[in-house]
Parts: sequence; C-alpha cells; structure tokens
Amino acid sequence: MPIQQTFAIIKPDAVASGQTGQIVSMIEKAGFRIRGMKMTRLSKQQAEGFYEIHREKPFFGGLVMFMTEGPVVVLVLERDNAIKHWRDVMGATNPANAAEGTIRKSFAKNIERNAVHGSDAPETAAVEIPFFFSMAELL
Ligand code: IDP
Ligand code: MG
Repeated sequence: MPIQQTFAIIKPDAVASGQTGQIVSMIEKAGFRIRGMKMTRLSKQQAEGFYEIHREKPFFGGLVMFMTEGPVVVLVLERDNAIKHWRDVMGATNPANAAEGTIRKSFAKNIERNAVHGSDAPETAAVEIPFFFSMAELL
C-alpha cells in the first residue's frame, strides 16, 4: 500500500477535556507522520459544509452545535494505508461498539461526542484536507 494522507479532527469534547496531547501521542505511536496540524474553531457555516453529506440525518443539527461549541485540532496524517489505518485507530463511531485500545473506546462519551474524525475514503480525504489546509501549510 503506497503512502497516503488522511484528514483528522480532534473534536471539541476531547480538546475541552485536555486529551489533545494523549491523542496526538497515540497518532504518532501508530506510525503516522503529522503533515499539518492547527487549532481552530469551526463556524456554523463551516461545520454545515463539512458535514453536508449528513444534512438530512436527524442528528445533523446536534452535530453542528457540538462541532462549533469549542476549539478543535485539525490534522493531516500520513503513512501507508493511512485512511483505513486511522479509522482502525479511531474505533467505531459509537464508543459502545469500539474495540479496546481505540481512541473512541478510550475517550468518546457517546455516539455524537466521539472525540475524533477521520476521512472514510480517498475521495473524502481529497476534499477534507483542502477544506482546512492550504498547500503551504502541509509540510
Ligand atoms: P464517523 O465519524 O465514524 O465517520 P459518521 O456516520 O460519518 O461517523 O457520522 C459523523 C459524525 O456524526 C459522528 O462521528 C458523530 O459525531 C455524529 N453521529 C453519527 N451518528 C450519530 C447518531 O446516531 N446520533 C448522534 N450523532 C451521530
Ligand atoms: Mg464519516
């Protein structure tokens, strides 16, 4: 599997709980190179745009409220098979179903407040990375 990039967010729940450092450490221990990283706070418009695919879901309004409630850390992660590997390190969307040792098992509070985001396919990563990072910010 060639080198690949994926997009990650440390969500407002995890940042507010002081888990940023532990999550960044888990990312590095899992063999990812961090190519971009910054703290930001999503506007309502950004959160709605980022989660556009979920607009018709019943949880959309709550998700946008959650994602805008405080700062997030956005990252671009690189390694072989990065997209699948990062999804594995994150664990299942619902922490009740997440495997032992995954980030969501360790830190997520529930299916909404689940600590981290990760791109789900190469086409998604290709949209999500430039949503937050310019070329000059990717090192
Ligand atoms: P993913 O983050 O594991 O890819 P998605 O299905 O893409 O999961 O959902 C995006 C985000 O929306 C989830 O990470 C979670 O924060 C929230 N979410 C997903 N399903 C539910 C739900 O049933 N209730 C509340 N929030 C949800
Ligand atoms: Mg998703």
